[in-house]
Amino acid sequence: MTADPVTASSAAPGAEYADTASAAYQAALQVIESVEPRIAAATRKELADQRDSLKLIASENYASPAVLLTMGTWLSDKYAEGTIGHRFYAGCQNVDVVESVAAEHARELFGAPYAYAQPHSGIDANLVAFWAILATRVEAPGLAELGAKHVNDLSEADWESLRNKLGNQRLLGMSLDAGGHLTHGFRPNISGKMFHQRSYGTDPETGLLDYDKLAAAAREFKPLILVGGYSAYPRRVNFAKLREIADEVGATLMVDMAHFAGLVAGKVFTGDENPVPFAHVTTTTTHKSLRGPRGGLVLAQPEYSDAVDKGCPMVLGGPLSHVMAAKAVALAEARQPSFQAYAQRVADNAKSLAEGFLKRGARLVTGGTDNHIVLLDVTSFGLTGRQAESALLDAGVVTNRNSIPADPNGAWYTSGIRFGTPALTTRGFGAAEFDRVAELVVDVLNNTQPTQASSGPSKAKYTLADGTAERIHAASAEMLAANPLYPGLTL
Ligand code: DSN
Repeated sequence: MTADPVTASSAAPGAEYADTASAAYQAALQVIESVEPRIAAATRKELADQRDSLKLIASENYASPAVLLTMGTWLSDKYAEGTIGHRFYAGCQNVDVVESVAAEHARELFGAPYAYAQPHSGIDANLVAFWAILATRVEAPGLAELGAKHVNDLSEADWESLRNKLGNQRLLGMSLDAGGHLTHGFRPNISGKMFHQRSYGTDPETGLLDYDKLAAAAREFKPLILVGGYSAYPRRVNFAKLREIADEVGATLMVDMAHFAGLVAGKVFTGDENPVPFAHVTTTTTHKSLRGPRGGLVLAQPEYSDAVDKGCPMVLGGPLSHVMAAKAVALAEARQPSFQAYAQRVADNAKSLAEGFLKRGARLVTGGTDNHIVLLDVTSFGLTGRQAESALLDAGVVTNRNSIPADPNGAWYTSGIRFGTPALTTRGFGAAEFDRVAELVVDVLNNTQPTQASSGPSKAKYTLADGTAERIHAASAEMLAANPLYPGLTL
């Protein structure tokens, strides 16, 4: 079996280069220290903090030393706006290699006809996708029709008409409180401003996606773009059904698989649960369950690939060549059999975490999970999400508060805590450890009391019973020591 590149032990991951990586980081930090010691100190401290806490943020992970080291090179110094072989700058021959290798791995890993490795982040990937779909689908008049030879010849009235056409298209995406992402049409985000948007939710009783209601909403609203995918929905989605709905109403299906790309790459989500064959355009980040560097990717069917390829200059500036290189390394890692085993453990561990909560009387949105996310409703503990998040952090459990459907506390204080298993699974945690994590979380929440602020009730104030933080820290320390992060790396 191939070694896993992160949780290096003699039996597994990255052990073969742990000492070399350690020496590289020691040297790098020495150099950084000589220029700005505060940055070297914060970097060292971040490793210590990550080593010493239970990282349960569903969108975070630990990239391998190979991925991290790839980002720290002179590839960062090169401008390379344009596309492979067609750049607006000279001397891009090595960046061409980097981008080609990243795209090749992405195509092979996901079985996609076309891959675009330039987006700097998930929102950039979604903007590229939105504008590629608009450019492909919206019949804006060409220059000749407008009687112009060059864009500079267009009158203000022509531009007004183009803006109205491009800016008033319809987008239907999952609502934020049902688990959708900001970029799926949330009003304060650009996606909620540039599109005429509508949201679909989940069933109020079960918390599950109701495909019939979604189809009815699509028939009524007739979106140009139907967005699938989520950031906080703890269930798998049937993308074949989403494509049927999109086809029926003439919509383009765009799936944002940022959260679960690792489960697709690791062949946990196959058949109807794999969005790539069904979506016209699929976007993702590379740093969540996929375990790469921070960044984005767009995969497209052939009819959208030319437009996606114009992501720069349409939406993006110069690509981050050092990050594209790290994407290539991470994607190469994700093509190894060890990544499939990892992805399966991520899903199995989420089940164990959910069962651990349920058997201790906690309420979960949708009653459980079948992906990498568990969404805990903390109202039964008498807490807001904000209070629960802070109390957990005091005890060394790093999570994020999250809205739950029809959240009584709104999007700032919230009523939920979102948990994810990708990071601690990378460290080597298994089902027994995740059951123990559930026990520790419930212990913290049972020992947290909301308190009143002097000027009235506050949704942020709380007290944690004496001794709780120390007890939880001690219990986690044992599990963390048994599953070290970047073993062999000493700073
Ligand atoms: N911030 C990411 C998450 O936590 O899900 C999404 O952008």
